[in-house]
Amino acid sequence: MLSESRLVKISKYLSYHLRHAPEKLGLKLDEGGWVPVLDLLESAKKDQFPISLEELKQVVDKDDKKRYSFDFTDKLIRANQGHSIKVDLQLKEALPPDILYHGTGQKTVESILHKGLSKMSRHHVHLSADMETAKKVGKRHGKPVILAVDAQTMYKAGYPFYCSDNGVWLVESVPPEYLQLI
Ligand code: HQG
Repeated sequence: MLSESRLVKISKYLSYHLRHAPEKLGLKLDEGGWVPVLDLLESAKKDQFPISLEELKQVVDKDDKKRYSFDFTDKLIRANQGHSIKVDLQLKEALPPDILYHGTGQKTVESILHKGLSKMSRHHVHLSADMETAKKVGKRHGKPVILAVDAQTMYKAGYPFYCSDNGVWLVESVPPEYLQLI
């Protein structure tokens, strides 16, 4: 059984390399963001960060946000969302709940209420169906500020919404008129 700290350490290592910088390990993701499991383990070993297959399986299974998935053959792995590099996750459009939430920090909230939410360095703006998750996301930036997004009205206005395999709601942008400070 992996310790919590080892699990988080491996998850952060995977997050960095599978979402942002595979080239740092000499890896190349395919179009869908996948990389062969054996290549990843070998590259990690060369990078002085050895991970066993058993550990990797446990991280995929137990990661708190289900950030990673194996494909149906279990031979490929990818991050479910959060990339800054070009990948096509083949996300399917989905009908969002009426309200979605976004957590941010106090420093940015004024600009967001004025300009709306932008995807910044990622592929999408990340939203959650529950306020608790938004709070946790916001805490990464200090005291959290929660914004409610009128997803229902946005959807009706033609904005496509996507839901990643791990339940994160994604949208290109959120104009300010759909935002409300909680
Ligand atoms: C902010 C983590 C100023 C936005 C989390 C956010 C999440 C603006 C920051 C996932 C803005 C971007 C994503 C504007 C947006 N003016 N600031 N117009 N529009 N922002 O990290 O949503 O642990 O790229 O509010 O838990 O914080 O990595 O996005 O504060 O699920 O799996 O710009 O990352 O998940 O920051 O977090 P990020 P995020 P993982």
